[in-house]
Amino acid sequence: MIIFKLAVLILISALNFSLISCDKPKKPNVLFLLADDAGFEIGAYLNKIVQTPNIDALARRSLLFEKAFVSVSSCSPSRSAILTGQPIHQNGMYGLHNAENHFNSFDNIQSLPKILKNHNIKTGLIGKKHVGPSEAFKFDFEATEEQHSINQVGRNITKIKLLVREFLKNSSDSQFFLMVAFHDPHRCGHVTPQFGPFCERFGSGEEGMGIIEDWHPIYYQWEQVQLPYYIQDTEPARRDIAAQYTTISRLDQGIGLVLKELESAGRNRDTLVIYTSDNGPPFPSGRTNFYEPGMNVPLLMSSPDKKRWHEATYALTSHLDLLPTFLDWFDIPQQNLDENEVTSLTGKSLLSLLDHDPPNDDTTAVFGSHNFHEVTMAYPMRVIRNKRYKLIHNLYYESKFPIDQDFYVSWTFQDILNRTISKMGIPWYKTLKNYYIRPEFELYDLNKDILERQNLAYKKDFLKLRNEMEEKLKKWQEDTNDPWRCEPHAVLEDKGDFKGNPSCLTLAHDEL
Ligand SMILES: [Ca+2]
Repeated sequence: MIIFKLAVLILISALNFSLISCDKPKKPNVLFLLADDAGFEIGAYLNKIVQTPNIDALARRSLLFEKAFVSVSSCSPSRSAILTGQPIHQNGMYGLHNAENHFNSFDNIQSLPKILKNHNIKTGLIGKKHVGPSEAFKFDFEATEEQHSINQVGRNITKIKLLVREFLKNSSDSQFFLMVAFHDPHRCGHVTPQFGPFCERFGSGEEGMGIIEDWHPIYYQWEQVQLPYYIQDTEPARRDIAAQYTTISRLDQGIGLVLKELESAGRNRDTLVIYTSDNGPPFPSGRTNFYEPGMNVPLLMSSPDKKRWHEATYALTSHLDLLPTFLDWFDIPQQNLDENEVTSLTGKSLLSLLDHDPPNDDTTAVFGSHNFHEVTMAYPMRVIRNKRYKLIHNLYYESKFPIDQDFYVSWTFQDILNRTISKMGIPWYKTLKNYYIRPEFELYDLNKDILERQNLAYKKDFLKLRNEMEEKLKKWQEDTNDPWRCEPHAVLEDKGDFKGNPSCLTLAHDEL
């Protein structure tokens, strides 16, 4: 009898142990959803025309950021900044990574996948990589343009769904970081015009377009699109937006499929989901600019413990905060992360926002740094933006603002160009002349002038404010070891006699 009781006890203990093992929560994971050139064309951000039910549903399970900003409004530079937590002048990715441009970050850069690998977290990247050198951003599982056609891994949402399924199946026992980097809604008129300006016909099932099994294309009427203030009100521009909407709806359906895979794998209960875009839309004042349409991007953060679901925050947030957020989520300390010992990270984890907003602080600011987009487009800019004001420093203000190949051939830009050449007049908030020609400093009061048309930088009443913001910007440039921090009127000397005492030595421009 005693032996029987003992056996029962052992059996019960074993069962308990096994139950405890099953109930033990898995360590948390991250699903990072990155759109390519997407803006606020989302129902959750009050666009009433474009259909984005899946992103809207995610927004209802997220904290929605109204004031999230990129640190650079250009694809590769922005991705490198997200994955290193460093601005481009610090990580070396000055422009686009494409073959003809060949920009790369520094070889020994400390990137997120490298850090996570050291902590035994399985990493995956599905979709657009567009950063290099490849080994510096090596994920354990990669299905990117390095192995596949970019449209297949970036726009074919059925293929993306199956790749996500494969990654999750292989990671069933692991803690993971999965980045799904959609190529939608990027333009493609300059590379594969047969699919339409935004590849909105790719996989549509029409003759010669192929078919994406899971995609239900939605087409929009150009008369009905919700025209943003920074795009001219003309038929070609509206048709451009209508095409963009179709690819945004494909992105939305892709996000729905990916989230369903996460749920089917049972990992939605322990995974932080973040959605954002690498830069603003490819329209005037958007991508490649530090004006609001280029810099302000959507950001959704959905915590599995339902913290602040269906709430919004106006806290100033930078993409440079993402890497610290991921490290915080995985409980990885930031100390000694930088192999080069260049500087520490300037971003801050966003996880505390899941509990409450920070106190109202007028001194908080976000920063940005842009050097190139394409290799021919040298136009370095630095920016500081606080809650109310933005100061842009155009270092090469004597050059005309450059236009990229992709945007140049777009219906929107061709319309602006043709109307300007034929002196037709453009129903637009700018002229091509004032778009091309920019002063060295631009200072805007965003409370009164969200369109950024009244430059206050040279107004007497704002000189003090400009100086204060300039000083803060300069301090950030110093903190992040910006080689351009003395530009354009001085030369930085930081070696030889100046080692340990880096100095800006004047070029006497004022004396000329
Ligand atoms: Ca992009």
